Amino acid sequence: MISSAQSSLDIQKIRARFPILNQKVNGQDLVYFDNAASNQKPLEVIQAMDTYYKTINSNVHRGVHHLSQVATDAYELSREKVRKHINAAKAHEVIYTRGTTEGINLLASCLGKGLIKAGDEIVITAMEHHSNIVPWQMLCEQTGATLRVIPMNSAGELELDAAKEILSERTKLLSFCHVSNALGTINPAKELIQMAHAVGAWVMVDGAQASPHLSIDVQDLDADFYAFSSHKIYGPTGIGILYGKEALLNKLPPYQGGGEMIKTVTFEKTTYAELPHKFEAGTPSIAEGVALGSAIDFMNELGMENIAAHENDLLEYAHQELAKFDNIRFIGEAENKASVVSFLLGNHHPYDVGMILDKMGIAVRTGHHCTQPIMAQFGIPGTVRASFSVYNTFEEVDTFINALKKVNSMLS
Ligand code: 7TS
Repeated sequence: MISSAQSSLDIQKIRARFPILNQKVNGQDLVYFDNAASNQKPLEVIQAMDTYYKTINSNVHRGVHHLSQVATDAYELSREKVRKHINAAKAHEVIYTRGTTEGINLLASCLGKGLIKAGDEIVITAMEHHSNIVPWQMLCEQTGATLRVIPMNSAGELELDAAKEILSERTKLLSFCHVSNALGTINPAKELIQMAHAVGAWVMVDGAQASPHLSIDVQDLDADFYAFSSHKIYGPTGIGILYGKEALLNKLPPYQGGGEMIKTVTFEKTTYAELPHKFEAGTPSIAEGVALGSAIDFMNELGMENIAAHENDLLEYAHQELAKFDNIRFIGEAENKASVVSFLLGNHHPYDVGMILDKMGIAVRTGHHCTQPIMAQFGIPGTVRASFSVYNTFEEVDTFINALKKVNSMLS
């Protein structure tokens, strides 16, 4: 077994900041390996929500009174932390959303208001989450545009030669996941963005699975739009962001109508607010926004490189130990992977494997992971997916491997 002491992080100290981890499930110590679905929250994030409601709760951007100003400052400070974290040029290029799903829907919905027409093409890839498929299908249905799909090989890597064929002057938008949630593949984002820009298309990056593991630099990537969810990066649910280049956001019509997003309203005509408010109608998730800032502080304190290094060590170790099973079938064997291992054990249904693991206190995801087209390509109903976060340990991987040995003997 590899010792967690090899990591530059003190994992036990980090674990102590996550109270939820210290519990028994079905009489066993909890092993939480469902981090790709949502990861756990450190005390600072929980306390940030608590402190917000105990001391500064008020509506933002509209009050001259003290609490409203303090709440607005805290909420806007988080936007600035996000800006810095993804190296956006300006804070108003960061639009608050409910999460990745809303970020993608926001763009699809705005493009649908006159920017996409019949004959245009929207390009996605074979490894997208349903959140990055269905909004584009809906947009195509509405406008008469066509959805095209960049294929992937049996290792779960995109076929870049095919991508070159598919991208053309008809392509208005390429939208792809930076990291696949079902396969763990890290896509060559910069290369894909360059390819799309070469034909004049805009690019949307689904960063839901990259944001917990990779340092993101939207300017270096030259991404036009980039979305992620707070709850996958140690922050609360109900908030996320859509980054967009200022010039492109200014070309889009507003998303929803309501308070916050207007400059003037008469019954005859409404004029819209400047960025970012143009896209932020209604009272937002304020406490969640403030706590998202604390989650970013937490990741920066640990260092994204250190987080990634520890998770990569766990991934490599889990792969090495899983490969010793003679009935293992890995789904997703890309060269470049992040923090997710998806597999099948013999003919055992993933659901049965997951149920037995749960009885032993181990939380994994089973099923299609909202990526039914991936499962269809591999001809399988789903996989067992273990996904790692910075607080996971090598000992937990050992517990998981021993539990899988028991699963094998129980189901055989
Ligand atoms: N895109 C990817 C690549 C995802 O993994 C997910 C969520 C989403 C978009 C949607 O994010 P949301 O926060 O708006 O829901 N993925 C998963 C998962 O793998 N298991 O549960 C949710």
